[in-house]
Amino acid sequence: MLSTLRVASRSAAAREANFVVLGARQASAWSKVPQGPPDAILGITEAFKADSFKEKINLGVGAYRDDQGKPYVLPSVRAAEDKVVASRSDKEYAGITGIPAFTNAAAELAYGAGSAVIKDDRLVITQTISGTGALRIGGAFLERFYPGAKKVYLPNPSWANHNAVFKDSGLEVEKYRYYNKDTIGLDFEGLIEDIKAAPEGSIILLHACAHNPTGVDPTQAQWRQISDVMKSKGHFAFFDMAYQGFASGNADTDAFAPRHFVAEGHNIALCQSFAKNMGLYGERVGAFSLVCENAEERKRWLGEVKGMADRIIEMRSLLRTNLEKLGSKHDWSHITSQIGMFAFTGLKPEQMDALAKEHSVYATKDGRISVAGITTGNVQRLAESIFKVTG
Ligand code: IK2
Repeated sequence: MLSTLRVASRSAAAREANFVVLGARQASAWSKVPQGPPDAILGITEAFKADSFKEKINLGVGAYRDDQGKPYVLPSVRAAEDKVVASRSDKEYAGITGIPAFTNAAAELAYGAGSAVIKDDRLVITQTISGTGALRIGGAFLERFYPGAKKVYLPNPSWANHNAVFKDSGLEVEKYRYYNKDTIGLDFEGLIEDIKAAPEGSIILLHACAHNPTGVDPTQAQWRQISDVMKSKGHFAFFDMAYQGFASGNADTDAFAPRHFVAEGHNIALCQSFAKNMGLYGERVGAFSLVCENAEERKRWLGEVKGMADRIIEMRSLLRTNLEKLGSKHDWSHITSQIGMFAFTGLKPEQMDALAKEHSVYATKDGRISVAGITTGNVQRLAESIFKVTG
């Protein structure tokens, strides 16, 4: 502040000279910074916005939409927000790990209200900048303190940012088999083989539910086997749970995998995001908005998240039925067997290109579509477009 005042009191010529020097210094300091790669998913939203076609469809970004295709603010979240605003908080600093009421509620949601690890005070938890921040903090923590190899195994494929976030945390990144292109399902044998083959004590990243981008999750029986194999190898389970409640509509069912691992004695790491299930995309936590003051409010949110999950499930079956009605010869059963926000359609990059160019339907090139972007109003046109590009 003082230096700003001093600069402000100098003559115009002196100020100008100062800026020239500063400008030159800044130019030399940052001139070698390379342009970061464009974000593939946000790029799709840009292309969608630029398209003037009235009936365009955006299935790129994983963000929930209502049946009118509009963003959805959960009434329970809005009510919580109103309460927070009305409380006229003093806006003081929170503790270094965040607001305890928030972190306690987040822990209970993930591990279960009666969880032994919470009761036994075996859980440490911190507020983070949404799911991405949780992954970054987790990555940096492992890089600094994990006693084994600084290498993390990701499912192939995985959410694209996993690779960059972990690399930036200083970890090496490897892949394990996850998706079988031929069956459009889980490559369970490949997964188990790769996890067995990884050196003892490896860090394995697991999508807790609603795997992004494939929408293919292990069954509960398969999770049990994964847990057993990982235990026998002394592997470290690093869970990413960005969709709790979205897969089945039930937050407890969706937390099966991390809870099972904990019950089996794994000391897991867990990243939580409240972007999707609370509809808090921009807040990057918005801790107070997540806190339910009483059991009633919690129930209300549970109902709302189920409502979002149910709409997505309904859109999956509508899309499949429409494709079948059109007489498509392809097997579209994976559209309804996959779960969560995304469907991995199996469409090829050139077919995805044709969808965008010829039908104004926007989604990622890998064939992933965000089912949340489908509505009763656009599903028929979407099915027709997919039918035309798949033959
Ligand atoms: N982990 C996974 C598995 C995610 O899918 C995401 C969010 N991805 O959503 C964008 C998209 O794929 O369309 C995250 C972590 C990050 O969550 P957050 O938005 O809370 O940082």
